[in-house]
Amino acid sequence: MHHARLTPFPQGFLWGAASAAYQVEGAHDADGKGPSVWDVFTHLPGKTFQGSNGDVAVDHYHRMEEDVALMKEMGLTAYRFSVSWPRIFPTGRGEANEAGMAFYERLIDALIAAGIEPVLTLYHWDLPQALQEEYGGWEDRRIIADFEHYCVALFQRFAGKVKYWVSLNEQNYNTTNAYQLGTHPPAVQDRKRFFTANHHAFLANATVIAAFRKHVPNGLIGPSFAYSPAYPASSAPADMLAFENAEEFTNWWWLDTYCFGRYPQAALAWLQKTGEAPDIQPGDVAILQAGLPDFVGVNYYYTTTFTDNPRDGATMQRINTTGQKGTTPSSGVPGLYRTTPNPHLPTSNWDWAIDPTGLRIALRRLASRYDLPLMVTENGLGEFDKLEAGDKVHDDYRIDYLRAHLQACQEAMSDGVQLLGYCPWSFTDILSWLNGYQKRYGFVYINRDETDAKDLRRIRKDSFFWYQTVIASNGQKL
Ligand code: BGP
Repeated sequence: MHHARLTPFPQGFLWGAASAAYQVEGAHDADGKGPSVWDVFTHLPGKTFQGSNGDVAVDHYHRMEEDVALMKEMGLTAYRFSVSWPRIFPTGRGEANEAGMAFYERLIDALIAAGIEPVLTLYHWDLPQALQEEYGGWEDRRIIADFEHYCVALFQRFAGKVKYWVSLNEQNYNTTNAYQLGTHPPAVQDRKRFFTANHHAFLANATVIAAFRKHVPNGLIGPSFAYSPAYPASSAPADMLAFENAEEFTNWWWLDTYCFGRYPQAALAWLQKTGEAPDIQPGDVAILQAGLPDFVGVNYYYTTTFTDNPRDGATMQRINTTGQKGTTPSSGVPGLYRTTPNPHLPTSNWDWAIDPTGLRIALRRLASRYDLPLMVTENGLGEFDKLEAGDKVHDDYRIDYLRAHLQACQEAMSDGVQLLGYCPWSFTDILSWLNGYQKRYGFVYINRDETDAKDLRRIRKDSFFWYQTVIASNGQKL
């Protein structure tokens, strides 16, 4: 579809940026915070790029006021951040830690005073280590009640101040790394355990959404999903089937369960045959259906192209965490699908396909399948940046990426998609979970590297000034 005129961005469109607690806060043991699974995991040898960790991160915990002042200067009208569960409940449950609550209250108040709508993510992967040790975290049903207890504490405290809430961030990406690739804690490689942990996460997600209705009646809540739309490698029927398999197993498995309260049928049938299906107990489907979201958060970075994979074919592989272009192997599930490079698309240095049209396709597929409003809760380009004389960072490649993806948002809205806002990843540079500090995403450069926290100086990149103009014109000047 080539529109003659594009729908303008609506008044009240949320011009945001995003972050996550572990990646920005630092202050890993301040004010009564307990350890999360990431605090422990990043200190095990060989788990992250050059052993990088979030002990200090970009020290947002101590520089929050300065960071919010920069957001205000840039003109943000929304800021997506996550709350660290072990800051609120150091051992996962029990009495809330007031100092942890108070930090987020100060942040939320500062945002509101700056005219910035807070978008609060309840869970961005930093599970209290105590719950991992006590019962294996997401592998045990006890997680559902503990997660609800934590979320309700936040609902009660912030219901009057926060309208937009994200339940789980990228359950799909996190659990794939945690239980298939073994690259996130608890570093398991077992598909049966993967589907079990996911089933509990679905139940926890629906349970807190049902609780949200009671505590935050005027709010909106939904999960953020790492949506990489599947493409077929060719129009050969075997590739088309691989693409259907991939879309069902890597996307609808999560999104149908969130939005319809049931698993997609072909994938469930396959897993019941292989013995990997989750144990769906009586009452589970009712729980899923009582907690459907108000919107879907879309984290979009790239599309993935799939081809046929024989029964003795490629298995799951490690991802590129070095920025050495061209080092990502083909990865897949035998008998279902495997990835293959898309010859039509350029890639970043981390081999992520750059595909703005893929974002338009993503938004349209989700809007027509689920008939829900959408919010882009992440989108961005991780690249090496160069700090030049006079504190300049000329990140024109990032501007090009974001501009093209905002155009895709506008095209999707012209196609009828209801889009609440756009929160690119990330506001400042941050710690990338596995890629250290050298894979930068921010509008604001942070002067630090993997091993040296330096002075953590904040430096406005060229993209900062570009986005400032975009926001000031409500998207008319891209
Ligand atoms: C998403 C996560 C973010 C962020 C982003 C960039 O998967 O929700 O937390 O890290 O991806 O990924 P990476 O840091 O691997 O480049």
